[in-house]
Amino acid sequence: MNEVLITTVFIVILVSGVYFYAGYLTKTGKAEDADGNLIPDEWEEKFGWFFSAKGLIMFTLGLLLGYLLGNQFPI
Ligand SMILES: [Ca+2]
Repeated sequence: MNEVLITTVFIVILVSGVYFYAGYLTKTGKAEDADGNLIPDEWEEKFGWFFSAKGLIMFTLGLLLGYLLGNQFPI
């Protein structure tokens, strides 16, 4: 169970890091962002689904993390 929690935390950090890095690259002008949606256009072509599903992905990860933490540290 603990391994699942650690893996989930790692995935959450990784996924948030990618979204954060996308914003950093476009805001600082290090990556092309013609449509101004804070996603590098090169990434959008290849991983568009990852960004269009951002809300769903973060929601699912949040639910999973909350569930695992609740199991690990019961009140
Ligand atoms: Ca873009």
